[in-house]
Amino acid sequence: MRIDIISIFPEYLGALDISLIGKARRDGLLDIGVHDLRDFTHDRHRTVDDTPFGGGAGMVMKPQPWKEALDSLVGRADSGRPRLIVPGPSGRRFDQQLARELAQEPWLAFACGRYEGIDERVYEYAAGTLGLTVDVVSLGDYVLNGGEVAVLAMVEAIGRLVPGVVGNPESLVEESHEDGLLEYPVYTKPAVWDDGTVVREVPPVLLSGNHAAIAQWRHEQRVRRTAERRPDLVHPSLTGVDLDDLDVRAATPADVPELLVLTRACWLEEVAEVAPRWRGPNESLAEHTAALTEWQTWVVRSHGRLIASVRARRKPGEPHRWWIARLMVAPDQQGTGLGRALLAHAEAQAPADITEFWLNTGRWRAANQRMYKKAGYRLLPGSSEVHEVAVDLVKPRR
Ligand code: JBE
Repeated sequence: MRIDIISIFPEYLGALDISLIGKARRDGLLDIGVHDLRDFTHDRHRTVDDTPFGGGAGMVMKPQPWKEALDSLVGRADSGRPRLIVPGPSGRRFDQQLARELAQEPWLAFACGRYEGIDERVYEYAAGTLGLTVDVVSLGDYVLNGGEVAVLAMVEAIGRLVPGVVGNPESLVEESHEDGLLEYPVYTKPAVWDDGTVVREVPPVLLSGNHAAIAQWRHEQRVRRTAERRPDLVHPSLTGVDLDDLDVRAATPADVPELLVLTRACWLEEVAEVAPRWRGPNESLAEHTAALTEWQTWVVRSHGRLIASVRARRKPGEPHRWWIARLMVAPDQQGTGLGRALLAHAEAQAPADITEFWLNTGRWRAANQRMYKKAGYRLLPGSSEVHEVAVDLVKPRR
């Protein structure tokens, strides 16, 4: 496999000489070329950036050096064209599936941007004039200073899938993310280890020699870990809705108008009949906005539309209790398992020292109560006496 990387910090990519990827290069399995973008400038200062049209902070990478750098790759081509990957926080998420897909390509080129990004016409030139497939790809939802660190990660994840790069191909199969579950915990000798304070033992099943029992234990550990750490990965058959297919994120003030509409849509009947004194559905935009600072709120979007939300927080004087509230699913999306999945999301976001989840729900809402019960919630003893129209539900954290 051929990989070309264009960067203004070629030294950054020196790490690709090390370890398995370095060995694969020396063995001829990976043909990696690193190119300095400044070699394609013509001024004394080797300038690669300039100020943005329309104003704003930071600098933008100029198109001309990028054109010449890309031309030099494609021009030298004896066969085919590279697939161009531009790492950037606004790209499609990089994951094991994309790594597998890219590992099938004969030739990849990575363009590392710095500053506020690359002039948009470079993308048009690469896709339009050069006819390359161009993908903006992001490691995750955080901002790096440039694409180099992301390229190191992507080349490592892709490179190790190229046949021969990892010595024992079996170790590729049993890994986190290969089949959608996280890895099981692993142990090595000694079987009994004194950490200085506590004597810690390896789970006995691993010493039993019973391979079927070991396989079963490991599978259970994988499912449990995945549910605990990454509920978004848990298979749809376990949670109903695959949160992976949905866009779940922390709510911002920009979400408030739609949150207000969702709140009114979800609690219309309560206002009219069941809980006429409850202010929730009548809250103003300002009240909804203020709630964003008191609560952690998450919203779910599907095709851009806000279809569900939930919020959670610790209340003063109740340090180990995670209150989950305003679990709302748009009327046309109810009954899809979305509420259950979002509840799991809110639980998973609880800080580590939380020991129980609480929520309060309308007594007359049988479907909701069934769902909460299935999710492990129990009616708080005495709760129905305290509230007329709603009950408190509690669930210990596993
Ligand atoms: O993940 N990425 O590919 C990035 C590249 C550049 C800046 N921030 C990122 N997250």
